[in-house]
Amino acid sequence: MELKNNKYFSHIKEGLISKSTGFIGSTEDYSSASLVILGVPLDCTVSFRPGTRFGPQEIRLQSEGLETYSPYLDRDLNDYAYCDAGNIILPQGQLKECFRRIQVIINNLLEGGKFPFFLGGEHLITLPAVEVVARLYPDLAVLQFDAHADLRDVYLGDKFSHATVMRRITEIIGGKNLFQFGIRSGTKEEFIFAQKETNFFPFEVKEPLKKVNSFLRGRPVYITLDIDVCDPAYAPGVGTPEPGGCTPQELIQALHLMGAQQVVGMDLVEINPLSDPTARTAALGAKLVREAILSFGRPCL
Ligand SMILES: [Mn+2]
Repeated sequence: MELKNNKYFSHIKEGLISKSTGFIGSTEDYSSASLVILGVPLDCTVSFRPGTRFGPQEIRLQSEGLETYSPYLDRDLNDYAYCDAGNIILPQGQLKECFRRIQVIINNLLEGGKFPFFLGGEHLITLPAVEVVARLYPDLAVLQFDAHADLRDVYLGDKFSHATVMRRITEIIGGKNLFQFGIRSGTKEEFIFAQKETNFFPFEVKEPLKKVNSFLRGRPVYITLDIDVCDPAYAPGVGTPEPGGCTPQELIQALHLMGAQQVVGMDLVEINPLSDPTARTAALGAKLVREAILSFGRPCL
């Protein structure tokens, strides 16, 4: 109460002070929001360039350069009630405790009927996220947009890694419920496994997505978008750059295509501000978040 009467608060109210560093257009009112943005800055198992722990903050910062209006969709973020809940505080290096915290918080979001939108962090965050989401939606399909198959059984002696994450997810939902797009890197074993066990669409994004779109209709879908699916020309700020990827336009169109589906959650992972000196990767990430909110979120009545 005291805070509301002090000068600082009135400056915020008058628009002289910007208190929030949340995603553009987001509200602090959790209860009225149907979609919640949550930063999950896990940066533990990285094998090449670390720094994804700074991804969520940089995406928020770059979102300030965007318009709230999407000319593609003729929709405006101002008509959508979504909350930026901040970042989960993670004790990096204590993977088990990180997973526990991530799952407790995601569970709360889902119990509250919120659409969860996670900003990574490394790709391993998708494992605890899908574990919780799949409990609520046993028929869950997971769509992965990624340069890498992430299907190793073990990596550097570890079962839990950004390089094994989708293999672990096949053990939860079954390989036939995993759809992989844009993959152009992996071991021979991973490619053999993918061709046998998952719905595997290497190299391409938009065309195969069009094909599976009608097949997925009516099913709950979780999207995991590893920004390195995009070519390093557009998204150089990643842990493991892999040339030969898709364009930003293709990804935007892929999100719009998914707007016809029952998408129940999403993550955007692997943006690494430490290798993104012009911030173009985070700027692309911010734009994808905007298009995703406008595709999957619910407008205010
Ligand atoms: Mn990945």
